[in-house]
Parts: sequence; C-alpha cells; structure tokens
Amino acid sequence: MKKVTKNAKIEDIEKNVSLPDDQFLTTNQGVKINDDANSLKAGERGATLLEDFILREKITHFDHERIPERIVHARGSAAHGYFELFEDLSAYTKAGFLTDKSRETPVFLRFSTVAGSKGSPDLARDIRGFAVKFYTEEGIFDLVGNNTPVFFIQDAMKFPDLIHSVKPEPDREIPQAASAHDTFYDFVSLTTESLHNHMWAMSDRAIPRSLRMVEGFGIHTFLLVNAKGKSHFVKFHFKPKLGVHSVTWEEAVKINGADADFHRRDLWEAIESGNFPEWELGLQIIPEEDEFKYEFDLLDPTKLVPEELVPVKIIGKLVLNRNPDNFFSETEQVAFHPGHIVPGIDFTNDPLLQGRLFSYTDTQLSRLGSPNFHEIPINRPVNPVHNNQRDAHMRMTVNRGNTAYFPNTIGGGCPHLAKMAEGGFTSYEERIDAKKVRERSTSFSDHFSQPALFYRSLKDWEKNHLANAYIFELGKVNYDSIKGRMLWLLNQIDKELAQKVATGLGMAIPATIDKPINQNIGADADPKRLEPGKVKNYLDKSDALSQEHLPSDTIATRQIAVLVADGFSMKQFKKMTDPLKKEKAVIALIAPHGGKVKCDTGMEHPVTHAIATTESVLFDALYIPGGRKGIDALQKVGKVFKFINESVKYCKAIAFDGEAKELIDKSYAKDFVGDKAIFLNGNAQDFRNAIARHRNWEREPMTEHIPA
Ligand code: HDE
Repeated sequence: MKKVTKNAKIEDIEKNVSLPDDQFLTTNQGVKINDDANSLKAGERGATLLEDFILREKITHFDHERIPERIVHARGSAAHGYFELFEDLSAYTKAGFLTDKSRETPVFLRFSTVAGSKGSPDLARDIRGFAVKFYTEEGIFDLVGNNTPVFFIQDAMKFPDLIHSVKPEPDREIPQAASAHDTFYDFVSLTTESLHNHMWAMSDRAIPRSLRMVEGFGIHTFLLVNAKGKSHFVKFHFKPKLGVHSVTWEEAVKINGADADFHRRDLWEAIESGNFPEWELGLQIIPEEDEFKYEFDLLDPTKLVPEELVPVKIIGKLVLNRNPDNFFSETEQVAFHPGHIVPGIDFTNDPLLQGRLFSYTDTQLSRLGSPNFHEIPINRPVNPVHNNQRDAHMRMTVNRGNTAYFPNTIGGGCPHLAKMAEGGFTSYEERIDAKKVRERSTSFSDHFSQPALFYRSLKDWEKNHLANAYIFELGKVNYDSIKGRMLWLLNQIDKELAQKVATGLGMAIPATIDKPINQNIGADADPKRLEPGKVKNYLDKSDALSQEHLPSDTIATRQIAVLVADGFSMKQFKKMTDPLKKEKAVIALIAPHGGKVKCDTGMEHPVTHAIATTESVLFDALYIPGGRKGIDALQKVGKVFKFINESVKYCKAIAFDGEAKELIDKSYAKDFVGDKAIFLNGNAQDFRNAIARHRNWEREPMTEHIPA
C-alpha cells in the first residue's frame, strides 16, 4: 500500500491508494467484518442484541485501553538510536559495548518530566528523566538517569515522601505538574539534603529549550569491572552536541498554553527531518584506591564530582535516528530498571541506588501487570533468553520440552550455566564486614557546600533566572514559616541569593531557623549530627555547571519565524533565509492569513502558520523582510507587535530589512538599537551567529519595562 503524505488531497489519496487483499478489517479472532458502524439490533429501531460479538469485542478492548501511568516520570517521549564506542575500555571494564569498537549497540532513550501526569504540559519546571536502554549483545543495560547530576534525597526510604510532597496535594489534586506549592516546600525546607538538586531544579536546566539540548547523568556512582576483576568507580555523563539551552520561565508558561507538546513535537520533527540528536557519552573514572580522597562521599547521590577534579573522558556517541512506530507499545510500555546491568558493570552501595534496585521491577508488576513484561517487544534483549521461568499473565514464549528445572538430564542439561570466561555474570567481590544499622553515614552530612558551588559557578544571567525561580515558587507558598525556613537555608548557601529572594518575597531573612531542621532523618539520628556544617570551599567554581560550558556553534533545527504579508520583498527574503536554510535552520512563513502569500515578484508561497494559530514563544528567532505593501499590511495586525516585543524581551536574535524599520519604531525594538542580536539591514552571517548563540542574555536586564 502506498504511504499517504501529510498534505495529500482527498482525490489524490483515493487515486493512489489501492486496497490490498490482506488488509480486511477483522475481529481479533480473524473474522472479516462487514459493517463497522452499526450494532446488531432487533429490528431497525430495536434494542441491541447481546449476541453482537463484534460490538462487544470492540467496546471491551476500548474499555481496557489504558494502563496505570508511571507513578513518577509519567509524561515522556522517546526515540530509537544507536551507541558507538570511540575507544576500547577493556582496562576498566569487560562490558562488550564498552570494549568492542566494531559494534553499533541499539538504544531506546525516553525523556520525561517527573511530577506531572501523562497528559501534563512539556514545559513544567521539573527535572527531566534521561533513561537509556542499551540492547547489548550480552543483555540489556539500562542507565536510568536524569538531566541533573544529583538527586533530591540520599536514601530510598525518603522517596515516597519526596514524591508525595511534590505531586498535586491530595485533598484538591492541585497543582498539576508544578512544584510551586506548600507541601513541596514544607518537605524541602525540612530536608536539607534536597537543597542541592532543588537548586538545579530552580535553574534553567529545569525548563529546557529542547529535549535534544539537555545533558544526561547516571547520577549514582557505579562500578566498572574489568576481566581481571579489578574495579573502578564511574559516573556517566551524556553531553548534547547541540549544547545545553533553555527558555525563560515566562516563555515556559506561555509555551505550555500555545503548545503543551512542544518538546515531544520538537523531538519527533527533528528526527523525522533527518536531524538526528546526538550526545557524547563521557565517563568520570575514579580508581578504587581514591574512594576516600574527596571531601564528599562518592556514594552520596546528592553530590557531584566536579569535572575539574575528575575530568570527563569522552568514550562514544549516542544518536537518536528513529521515532517510535507506536507510542503506547514502545514509549509507554518500555520498562527501565537500574538493576538491568551486564557483565563489566556493577552497583555501589549508594543507598538510593540500592533502593531503586527493588522498586523498578515492583512498579512494572502493577503497571504492566505481569512478570512477563520483558517479553514486550520494546523490552526484549537482542540476544536469546533461555531459563526455566514459565507461565504467568500474557506469556508470549512457547517453551518446548518437558523440563523447566535445573539441574536436569532429560532436557540435556539445558539451559546450562555460563562460566565467567563464557560471559556468566558474577558480582564484584566486595569485602563486607559491618554491623547492621539503620542510619545515615556522617560522610553524607554536608548539605550546603555543593549547592553553594553550583550557584557560584553560574553566569550572572543564570543566577538571575535562578533567584527569580525561587521568588516565583516561594511566592506561591501560603505559609510564612515555610518561606522563612527556605530563606534561612538559602542564606547558608549564598547571602546574595537569599537577599534577592527575600526582597522579591517582601520578607526579611530570619536570624534563626524556627524549627529543628532534619528533625526526623533516622530513628536514631541525633538532630545535631546533620545540622549544616561549615560550607566547604574545595573548589571556587566549576565551569561545567553552567549551561554555557558546551560549545554549540550550530543553527540546525532552530525555528525561525518570518513574518510576511502579500508584497514582501523576495530579494531580501532570499538573501537572509537561503544561508540559514543551508545550515538546516527551519524557516516558518507566518502571515496574517493561512493558505498562500505573494511576494513582490508575484510568486506564491505556502504559509506555514496563520499568525492567529501560532505564538512567538515557539520560535528561536524572528526575521521580517521589507516590501512596501507587505509592511503596510503587517502594521495593521496587532499580533505582529506581540511577536516583535516578545522576541526582544526574551533576548532572541531579530533581523529587520528595508521598510520593516517602521516596525522597529513602533515596537520595543526601538529601545535596543545597537544590540548585538538585533539587526537592521544586517547580513545573514551575523544573524546566523546570533541564532547559534541561542540568546543575547546581556539584553535581559534592560527589558524589564517590556510587558510580559
Ligand atoms: Fe526513579 N522511578 N526512583 N529515579 N526514575 C521510576 O519506574 C524510584 C530515582 C527515573 O522513562 C519508576 O518504571 C525510587 C533516581 C527515571 O520509564 C519507579 C527511587 C533517578 C524514570 C521509580 C527513584 C530516577 C524513573 C516509575 C528512590 C535518577 C523514568 C515508573 C530509591 C538517577 C523511566 C517506572 C522511564 C521511574 C522509583 C529514584 C530516574 C516508581 C523508589 C535517583 C528517569 O519505579
């Protein structure tokens, strides 16, 4: 059957599509259906008959179409791709996909937000999940990480509390996909270990421009184990080739209304258009002997290892090159698990990781409904699976023979065990000699040094955004006691930050904290043990913590809004947009109406969006070519000025040509003549460079008078 293109007309579809013989509509039992619109009735106007098996089958299946959404990370988008290794790492690990350079390992990567429901908007302020399934020849390896290098809590025991506090409040089920509410800040302000990740959540990392522009981190320290049984600690980092970029909070709020699927659409369209997102995989490798070398504990998931102390070694690349065929079958049913590891990789005693090792199978049992979830195509390893597990809901494998036990002779001793040399998994032989205790290691007790390092490492514009995020979020909190506690805690991290937030809230920073912090960290915990110690300053700044650390001199896939009306100048339009198109920027023609728009040569051009159906916040840059008639028409459309003013306010690259100068004079652009990303009759190369820089954040402090 021929594929029908998106813009095909009904007549063309009818002409081109022939009906293949093998594609009759059938019931699930394979019976061909003759009428799919009418139920079986006792007479034309009579009651529906219970015997209508076709109706009952269709409705029954429909009634059960939904499965429980993920408790966390319910909202997600995913894609297929591959991982390619740059260098053999057998000195560190025996994992095949990290030692054999000739392999291309298939991957499936699911991005997600944490708090919102499956249908929540993409631009919620939230951490992004970054979960990668590697289909290696030795079995599945899942790296179930986030776009921040640290997590909110240190021990799995606190996870339900953290999530209950951030999810909508249980009496009113408000707010959806938002952390700005009382219960979350009640929890955070009493749980100082969460401050570091919380600070990342208040930074621009939590409102990415695109899922293709986020870093991915494994967060926990894992082990790499080589063929000789020697281990190294390792942290995983994915660095996006497009750089790390974000939108502003005001834009995020507007994008959620204009296109709640903004990230999902962006990922899908980039892959469909052949612009495959790519990340470099880097490792921080730490010798076992260095376990106690640092002023933080490698097992503490609220701490990062600054790249200045242990550089990230780039070892391969991950490319996403295929969209899923079916969202439910793949993106919804994919089941990640940090416990899915392969020989050559092992766990550490990070108490959060240890708890996760239990949780993920457990959750699949209620979400996917059966211990056979590994048989769903998206979850199947690429290498064969043989064992003596049998039966259970929805078993797909048809096992042959009469032995389902080991050892056996009747089945020829199969399936048999693999020796280590044959690739059999053996756990790293870690020495254990300890008392059984329910407590937190004192080496986890410094909760303030790294949030302070993070804040210090940000650029001024990032610091401003972060302070504004605190003002917004705490401004939504109803309890002064909670706001006061947060201010006191922020003051321990950075005085300048705390003061900015206090000013925004119209409050004073309390001199003392009004409640014991960490009041209930553990059954035996002496609250004093975990009180904030002195902020340690083992590193003044870590450049890698700023979003600006990754170079990204490209405009590929950047969305350029071009505002035009009948009579626009074709010459100027071509001069500016041809070079951008060559570098794979996406040019959208936005006109006062849909259909076609005529340029000054009389040629017709298809309109990408009528201005009423789109918003400036969905684009990265704005261009308005001249042409007397076109500019006269644009001046009559109020929304044109909304486009210009918002683009100025959100620090985007803007280019005007010819008569479009008149629009500068009537908009806030007039206050920014000389701005390095606003051009009048400029050249395409300068415009291109400004787009590649993403935003001109230097403009931001001067934009406060522009209405949001
Ligand atoms: Fe998860 N987490 N998590 N988590 N997590 C889930 O598993 C859980 C944690 C992360 O795209 C659930 O299949 C516990 C850290 C991602 O399908 C659930 C604890 C990190 C995803 C679960 C943590 C993550 C999940 C929900 C504390 C970053 C989405 C559905 C011990 C390193 C994966 C599911 C996808 C999903 C439990 C902590 C990342 C309920 C108990 C730390 C990216 O099992």
